[in-house]
Amino acid sequence: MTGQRKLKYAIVGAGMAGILAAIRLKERGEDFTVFEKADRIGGTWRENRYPGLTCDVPAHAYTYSFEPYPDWRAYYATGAEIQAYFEMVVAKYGIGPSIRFNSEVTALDWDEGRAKWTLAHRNGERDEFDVVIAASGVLHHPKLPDIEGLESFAGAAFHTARWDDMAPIDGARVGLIGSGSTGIQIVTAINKKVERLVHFQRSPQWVMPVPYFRYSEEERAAFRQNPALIDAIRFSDEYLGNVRRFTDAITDVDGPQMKVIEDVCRDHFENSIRDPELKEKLRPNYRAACKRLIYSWCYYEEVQHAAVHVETGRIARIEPKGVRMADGTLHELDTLILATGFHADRFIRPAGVTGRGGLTLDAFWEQRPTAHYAVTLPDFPNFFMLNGPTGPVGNFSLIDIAERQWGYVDQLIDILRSGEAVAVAPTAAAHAGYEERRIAAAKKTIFGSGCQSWYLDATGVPASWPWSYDAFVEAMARPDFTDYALTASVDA
Ligand code: NA7
Repeated sequence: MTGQRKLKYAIVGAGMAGILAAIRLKERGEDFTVFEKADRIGGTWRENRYPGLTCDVPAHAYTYSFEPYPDWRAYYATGAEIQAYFEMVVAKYGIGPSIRFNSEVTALDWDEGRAKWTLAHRNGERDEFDVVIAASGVLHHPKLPDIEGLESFAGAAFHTARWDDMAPIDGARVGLIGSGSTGIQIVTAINKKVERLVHFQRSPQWVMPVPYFRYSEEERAAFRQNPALIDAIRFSDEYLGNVRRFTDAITDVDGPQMKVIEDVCRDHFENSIRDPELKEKLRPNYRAACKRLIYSWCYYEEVQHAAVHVETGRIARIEPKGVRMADGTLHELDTLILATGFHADRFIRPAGVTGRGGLTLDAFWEQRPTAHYAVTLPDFPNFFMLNGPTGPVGNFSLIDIAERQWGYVDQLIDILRSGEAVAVAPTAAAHAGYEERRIAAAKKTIFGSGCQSWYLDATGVPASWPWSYDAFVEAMARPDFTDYALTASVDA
């Protein structure tokens, strides 16, 4: 039932998910424009360039399903390689001419009478669209620590997503605040270059040991000749089996899969750290996988390098010369790296999005960002989110998540293409039911077991998909159309 009504689409964001939507719409011969705030594609992989940046999903599983890539250099790819992959894909599929760079979307307003979105972007231009695909990413608003005196630091101080290439690292005294995935990767990459690295760690991490190996030229040639070898990795027990076991674990916190994760992490910790004092500093006091697990093949080894000092005391303030601790110690520094994470609740904001009856996204999300099955919103018709709020998060491929979400979105758009309706949105009642079930389940996941992380919303409830990977696959395979209300036609 496709192809009868020609629609005009706006895709917001030219990162992984926006590129995916663009490819899919181009394949269908649709009329779409991608609005990108920056001057290059890539999203998170464009913005993050810090040393040690590696995707913790095996490279062959972190690709589009329709564009396998035989040339990954290692089991885990670096950020630069992934950025190059997306640039290759955009060129290959001819998406570039459809992207408007330096075009930050500032406002989206729904006109109920005409069933159109009016989109405004930074340079003041406006245009109308039938459908909006919000593919603006999750972790793209850097969160700076609220520490007194941050501005007064005399050396280079910068957030990890705003890496300063001129900042002294080699032979320098470097401070690093934050021990999330980012901070941990940076430790492993710069510890041997610096004179001294002071790693300010508010919370230690659980570390899952993972294999790491480089692919030889012969292996890459074999991948080129025989793509089945790539599939064997994508669908391997080592990867996909782990994804299933992982989501089983986080949703059944006292079950056997969680016990395996906890045992592996605990054994790794107990058997890796030699110095008893450092060991106590690195011992987490919360359950494994409550925060995003660190997948690393080298962190425990690298953090024991002589140049690294793990500082667990309370930071009192930042001074021109360095970081002053509550006990009076001053760590004198040349460079201060802020690996303090992101505001994970913004999504397409600060763009002002206004749906039916003047309802704003800020008002709709006053309590917490939500979306029906992480994709659609009542009162925001023809507005579809990829990697939106309450989607699956964890140590698995968000490309796979976005592709499955696109499968769901495409079936809803089919209703518009067929001419059956001009607007589609979930009913408030269906969405309220989803959220009620989701919140009840989310509180029981490991993410809600008593630690702080970016997975939690402002009320402390995990903001994630709280069921298994297979349940997500099933939910995305076909929307429950009874959840949706259709507007048959525009006002005469
Ligand atoms: P995360 O995972 O949000 O980590 C931020 C880190 O910064 C974490 O260790 C925080 O400690 C720490 N932090 C934040 N504010 C402060 C202050 N004020 N003082 C000291 N320490 C602070 O961000 P990442 O960039 O590492 O990773 C984000 C995601 O990107 C990652 O999960 C992957 O999905 C990719 P806390 O744990 O809150 O005590």
